[in-house]
Amino acid sequence: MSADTQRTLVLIKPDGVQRGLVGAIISRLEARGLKIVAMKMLQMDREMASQHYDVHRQRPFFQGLVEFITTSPIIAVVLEGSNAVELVRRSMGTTDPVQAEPGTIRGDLAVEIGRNLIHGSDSLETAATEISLFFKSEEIPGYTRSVEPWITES
Ligand code: D4T
Repeated sequence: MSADTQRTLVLIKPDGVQRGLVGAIISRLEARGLKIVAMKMLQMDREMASQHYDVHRQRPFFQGLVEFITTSPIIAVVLEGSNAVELVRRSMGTTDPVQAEPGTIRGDLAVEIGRNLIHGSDSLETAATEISLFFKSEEIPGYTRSVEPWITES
């Protein structure tokens, strides 16, 4: 692992699963060079959702967020790679799909902020907290990809 190798948490939200976009979304991130190190489908309950969105607890949209993320199963993925946190955020596009650049996941596949398909950790610190909320360490097996030198220099 090079010095700037990071791990980040991605969630494909209920709208992504229901719309059959799981493969399309993960494909974009995988094709960019990020390595999948853990992945599962789960149904979030209100307690887990409130914990995940704790930073937004006082915001007017908090209840709606919790409601939505618990309506249907989601996919949780841990991605690893050089600058993974920022790469994922930029590939996702801005929170509101109306403003998201074409070419980004939200800019190409979504139309509304409350149905923006994907979550990605917003910092390295948040990533560590979020990964531990969704995965036990034994659910993240380590493995080497022989393609690595073709993606990063070191
Ligand atoms: P997530 O957290 O889902 O990756 O999205 P972002 O990091 O891009 O955006 P965020 O944390 O600011 O918002 C979390 C989540 O809340 C929804 N939302 C947000 C909403 O429904 N209305 C709003 O006004 C805002 C700001 C969308 C994403």
